Amino acid sequence: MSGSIIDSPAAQQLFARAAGLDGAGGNERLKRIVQRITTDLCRMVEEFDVTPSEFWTAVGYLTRLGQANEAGLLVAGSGTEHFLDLLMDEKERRAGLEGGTPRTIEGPLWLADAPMEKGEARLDQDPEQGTVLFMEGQVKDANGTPIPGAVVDVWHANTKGGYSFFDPSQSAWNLRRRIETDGEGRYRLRSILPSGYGCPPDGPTQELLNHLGRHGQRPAHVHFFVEAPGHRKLTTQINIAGDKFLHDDFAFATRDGLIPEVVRHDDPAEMKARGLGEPFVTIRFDFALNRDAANLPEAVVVREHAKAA
Ligand code: MBD
Ligand code: FE
Repeated sequence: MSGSIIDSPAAQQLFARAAGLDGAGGNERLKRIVQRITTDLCRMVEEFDVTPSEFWTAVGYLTRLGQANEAGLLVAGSGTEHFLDLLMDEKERRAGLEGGTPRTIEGPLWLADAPMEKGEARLDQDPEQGTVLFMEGQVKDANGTPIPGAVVDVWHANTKGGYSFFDPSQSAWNLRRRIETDGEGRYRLRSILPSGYGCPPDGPTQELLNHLGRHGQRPAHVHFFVEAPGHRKLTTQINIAGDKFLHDDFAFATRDGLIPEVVRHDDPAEMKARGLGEPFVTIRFDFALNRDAANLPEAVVVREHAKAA
């Protein structure tokens, strides 16, 4: 065979017209992106000799992915969300920014407008047997100066790996809070140690992962947005050390600097001092925010989210 169909004038013209590039209206940047997507997709179809039946299998898959509301889950599992972090890291580096707590992916399970509390909060509110976790630290700027009035928005899974709202067995806002740091930039929380999340076993994301020979498990983790005026919004997570999937996350979110020590306390006197009858764990974790500046890429990501009623 001489020459590819995708590079023929007929195909190139087809996708230029389909992207509206022969007309005046619309968004020029979007037109060029759409042209690139259709051309690259069809180049792949030609080069891999994708059959029509295979092609329509993929169309059906994407339809089901949207119907199951798992698009965000596949973006995480495909490594694409982590790639966006690598891009933002590099843009910041090129703009001269360094230091600060490493970012890592938001994932698809945040909810806006969690209850706001001052200084400290208790996150667990459902009757559930779980190891009690006390976590505390300071929000600081890149020079190590504490930031009072910063907001730490924290959300995590329960001991079964489920998130409130998405898991209807949990009460509203369970394991979700916003905590405003005190005069010394401190936040403090009481919760329970989460378990790792697993993709819905019968959903379209896990279906694709199965075909790739992959699992859909995340190690136990806790999510954070940390915001303060004049500073870059931080999106990150901490991982719970010791998890089997710590360095085998289906969403590729584990990063150096985000695996704090989990200290176990089983001294009866310490338990009593905390008002507990069982061992508990503590984590100390400080967040370092970078100053915002005009030459830096936008740190606040606009993204559609579920809305709690
Ligand atoms: C999660 O809890 C999560 O953090 C990500 C990234 C994907 C699925 C579930
Ligand atoms: Fe998560």
